[in-house]
Amino acid sequence: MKKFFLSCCLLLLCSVSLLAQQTSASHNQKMEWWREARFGMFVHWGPYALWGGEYHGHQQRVGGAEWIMNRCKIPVAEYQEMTRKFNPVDYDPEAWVRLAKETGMKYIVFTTKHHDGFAMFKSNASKYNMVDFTPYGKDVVDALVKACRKYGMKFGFYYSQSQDWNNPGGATHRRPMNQGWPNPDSVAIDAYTLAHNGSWDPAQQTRTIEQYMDSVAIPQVKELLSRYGDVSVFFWDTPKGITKAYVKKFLDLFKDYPNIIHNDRMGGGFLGEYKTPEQMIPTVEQLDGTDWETCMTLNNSWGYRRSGNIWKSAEQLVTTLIDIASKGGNLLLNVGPDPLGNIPQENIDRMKVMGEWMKKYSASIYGTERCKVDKPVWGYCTQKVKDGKTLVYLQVIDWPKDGKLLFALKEPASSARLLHNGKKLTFENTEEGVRIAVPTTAPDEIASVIELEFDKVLPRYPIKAMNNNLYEIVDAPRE
Ligand code: FHN
Repeated sequence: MKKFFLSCCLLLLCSVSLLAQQTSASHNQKMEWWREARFGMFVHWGPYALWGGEYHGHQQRVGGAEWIMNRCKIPVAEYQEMTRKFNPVDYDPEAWVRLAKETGMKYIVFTTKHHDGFAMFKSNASKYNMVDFTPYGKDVVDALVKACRKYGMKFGFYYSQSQDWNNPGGATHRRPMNQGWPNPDSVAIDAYTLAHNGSWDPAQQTRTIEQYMDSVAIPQVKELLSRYGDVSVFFWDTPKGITKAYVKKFLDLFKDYPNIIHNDRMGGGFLGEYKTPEQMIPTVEQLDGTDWETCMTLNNSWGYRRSGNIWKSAEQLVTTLIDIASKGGNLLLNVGPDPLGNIPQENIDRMKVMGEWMKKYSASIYGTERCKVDKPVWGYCTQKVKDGKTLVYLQVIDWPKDGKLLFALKEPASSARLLHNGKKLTFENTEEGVRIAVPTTAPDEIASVIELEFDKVLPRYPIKAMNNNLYEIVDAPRE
């Protein structure tokens, strides 16, 4: 009897550990392309582009221009009236995808519905959508998906599941009137939003959140899953009021789509597959070993802003991508197309420089992981294992003028070369690490890359568990 009990326990243990192994193996399999990709394009596009961050002749004071309806407390009817003019005749999704591809990006995440509640796709759950509500009358999601497929670009859907300022019952994060424009009725408006859970228009309150979820959010997610084929990512956002019951309802919809990768913002305790630091690069101490992706703007707004933009430099952006890869993360870099469908030239110019850099050095980004040497004085490093060897990439920002570069890893390297032209470099394996003789001028103005080869599989250096923080709402880039 005792023997029988022991064998049962053993069997149970084996199946549990097998299950765990299978789960993590299938998780790793699911994440494989995403980890390889390291670089994607985020697109924030919707009727907010028509406002361009301006209301009644005033610049929206705080935050991204996609929040204009909330920050400026634009009444639902007035915002809808503007949406009636949404006619993006210049929309050329293939040009967007080509731009992403030339920049070295491997996936695109598109705002199918942002907090303003407007569906960029044909929806039977809400007439407030691109096909039924605008003179343009075409499903822009469908066109983008087709373009992505044509160019072999993975695509993902951003969907604001609870925050919805148009469809009644949708949640609203309260923002004081002084973050919008100097409305003479600010005091009364602030008192109203305080008493009404953040909403500013009675039209937003004619249904409960449950009614909104069941009649809009759930059916729309179903539409997004069933219509466009192999979606790769679901990017949830601002999960106000999402209960476990709604997590279950959402996840039930995904049963037939096990390969879709979810971010960590669905809410209700659902962790998703990857974390989403926003507008910042986490320090090693802030990471906990789960996959992560920094989403970031090139300027100071997610949505199109007509004026008042503060642009990051191309050098800053390339360094950001390297920094993120060196910590084992992905970068999802945002563009905010204008109301006609054009990606602003300032975006394109910066992305072109990134693309040029990627053409020479993308091997040091794609599929790489963190390397052991944290924060070398001259820049960053990444590594990847290939055919039983390890390739370590040194991304040198501060090129040593004396022609001597020390990589402080105490492992013997077998070769060293400049990545862009394959030129061999001489080196010495010393007690302090690998000492490389480099040209006295930097081959690249932004970041030059040296590839070191090690004839063995170097250990992986996962980031230690330190932080269980989930996503926190950051609705505006730090100014
Ligand atoms: O409120 C949104 C914001 O507008 C933007 O969509 C970003 C992108 O990650 N997410 C929210 C803030 O965290």
